[in-house]
Amino acid sequence: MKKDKKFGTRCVRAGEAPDPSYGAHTTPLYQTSTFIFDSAEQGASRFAGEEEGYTYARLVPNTPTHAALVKKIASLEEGETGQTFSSGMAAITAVALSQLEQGDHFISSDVVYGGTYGLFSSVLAKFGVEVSFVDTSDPEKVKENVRKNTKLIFLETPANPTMIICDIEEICKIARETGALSVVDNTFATPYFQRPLKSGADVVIHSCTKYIGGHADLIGGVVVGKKEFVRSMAPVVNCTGGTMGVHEAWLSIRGLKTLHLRMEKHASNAMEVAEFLEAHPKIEWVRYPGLPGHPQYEIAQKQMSGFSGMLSFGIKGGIEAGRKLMNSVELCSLSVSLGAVDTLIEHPASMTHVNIPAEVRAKVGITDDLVRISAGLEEADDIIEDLDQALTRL
Ligand code: LCS
Repeated sequence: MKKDKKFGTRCVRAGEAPDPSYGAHTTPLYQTSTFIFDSAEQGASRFAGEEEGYTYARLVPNTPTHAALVKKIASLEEGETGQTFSSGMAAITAVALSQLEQGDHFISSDVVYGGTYGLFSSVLAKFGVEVSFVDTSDPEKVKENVRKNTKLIFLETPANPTMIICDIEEICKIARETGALSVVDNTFATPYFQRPLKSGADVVIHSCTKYIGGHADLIGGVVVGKKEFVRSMAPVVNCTGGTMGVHEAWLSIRGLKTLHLRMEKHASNAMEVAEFLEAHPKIEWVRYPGLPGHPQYEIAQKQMSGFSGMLSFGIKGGIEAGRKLMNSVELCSLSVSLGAVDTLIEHPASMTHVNIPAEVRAKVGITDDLVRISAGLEEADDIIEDLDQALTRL
């Protein structure tokens, strides 16, 4: 397929080729741990990296199913190539372990998924890698925190769960001037709405568990970047073994085929829910990048073509009222994760972000009253009716 096709066409077509063995229409699921060599010489040259091809499914490029997924997501992110992982956290871990070493410093958005916070603040600290959590919505603060040994700048935008947005272009410029690698977790926006590589980022990360899979039935991750960068991760990828399962790769390919259609509906539903909540007398505040009152509304307009399906809000009466709301919904699923076909509702301070110390949570805006919604693909009226009946019971 030529590279100039439109996004939706690439969702459907990129990375797909008729199966060379039998002409299967759908990319086959290569459920195999190992590959047979034609000769001992061929095996040796594949292991030596002299001949392209497959060896063992833990080792890059894993299997042809994984390779097809890499091609599709790289096409959508407008990157050169990529690497799949067993989870979004395995993807972030491999980027960090392959790019950072003892004595290095890196900057991270201060609002990130709880697992990412734990990796950065506890796990990497054990290996002598120091992190500064910075309010990346303010590029000046990023500049102020740059040190001589700053090797990487990690951004999550929109941030989970506060929906804070940072200016990817501005911060990637700072990273370039610093000589640091810029890495963007694009899980919330997806390439349908935001393409960080086009805004100057070096690397994009996704949890495939979310919108890429899209159906809440897999755990996976992917990294996209330049060939040279992806090659530099290979030793860590091969030796740590956070390999994506082949079924997950296949499900991710299937999910991506409808990404463009799903994201439109997620976003329009989220907008309607955000507007409903904003007008509701029992709601204290709503944070959705599509609302003009969002603190970084202008930046969102500049770097996103739509605002995805995630929003957060606070209810009058704080956490107690929030708990009551979550216990009163009937259609929405009381569940963590996001990007599912059904609408999910959860409480970050006690669930997804509970491992972040309470004082840190309070400082960065992951307040106890914050409730997060991942708008699903039901009809907006039904989601709103459910939230309305739950709010009436407060
Ligand atoms: N990046 C972001 C922005 C995430 O939200 C998550 C998980 C990850 C990375 C890690 O991906 P995983 O390893 O789970 O595939 N976020 C979750 C959440 O908000 N609820 O449950 C998981």
